[in-house]
Amino acid sequence: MYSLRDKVVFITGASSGIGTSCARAFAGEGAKILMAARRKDRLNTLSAELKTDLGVSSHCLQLDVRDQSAVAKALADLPADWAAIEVLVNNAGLSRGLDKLHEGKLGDWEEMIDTNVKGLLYVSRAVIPGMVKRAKGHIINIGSIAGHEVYPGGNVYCATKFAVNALSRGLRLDLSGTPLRVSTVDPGMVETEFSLVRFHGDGEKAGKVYQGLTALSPDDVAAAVVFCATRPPHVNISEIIVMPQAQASPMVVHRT
Ligand code: NDP
Ligand code: 8X3
Repeated sequence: MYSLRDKVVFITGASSGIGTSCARAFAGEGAKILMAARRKDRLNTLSAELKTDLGVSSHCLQLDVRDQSAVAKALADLPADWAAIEVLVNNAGLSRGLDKLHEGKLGDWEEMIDTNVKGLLYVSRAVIPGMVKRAKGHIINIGSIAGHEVYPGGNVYCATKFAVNALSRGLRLDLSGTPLRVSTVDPGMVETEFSLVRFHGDGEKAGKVYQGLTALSPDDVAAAVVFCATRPPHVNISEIIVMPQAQASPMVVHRT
């Protein structure tokens, strides 16, 4: 196993769901946690929890990954102790709406493309050159089963996750010959704030998504991410697809 003790792990979208679980799970491995999101208050609370519960230090960045210059500046200005990022978890992302494409809202499309695709690219562009220079690093993208199969109303969200899939593959090719690793962890249904965000805060609609089945917990996904990061350096887990037992595909879900 590869030890992450005292290594800097950078997690985007750590203020909720899978990102928060990843922060806790990597802290459990003794890593130093660098985390980013727009909701700084949540990051501060998590940071205090990691210190109290696990004695782990963390550093919080209030950051909108859609803002390219802010991303570049935040990463260029990191204190020396935090600059040598060894693991990057590109997790920040969201879905907006489940409309038919010809009825879709342009604002929803922009937000998904700007966050899930362009935001991931901005962060990657700011972090990976340092990894290449140090000849050390692992990029773990959070994709989705939506990046493998399209479902009705998924159109643009699925397109962004297909893009994440292509970017993970492309990055692995471009980093060939370096010691860097690239993985993608692609979950099915995970019970987080994801559906609440998708349905613009409609809790009733969001709750229905997870009714009648045990969805994945964000901790289940974090366990897969940590598994990728703790393999020996000669092992690259390219892709993990993980779904609830009750989900056979995006559209085939057994509910009781
Ligand atoms: P949550 O809504 O619980 O968390 C999303 C996180 O992304 C939050 O921390 C949010 O932070 C952050 N985020 C969103 N937009 C931005 C932005 N512009 N800049 C910085 N951070 C941002 O959802 P999940 O934990 O479920 O989602 C995490 C990832 O997992 C996403 O990429 C999602 O597509 C993917 N995924 C989720 C699945 C699910 O069923 N839940 C299944 C498959 C994949 P803040 O709002 O504070 O900025
Ligand atoms: C999230 C899973 O099926 O809602 O990426 O698209 S799904």
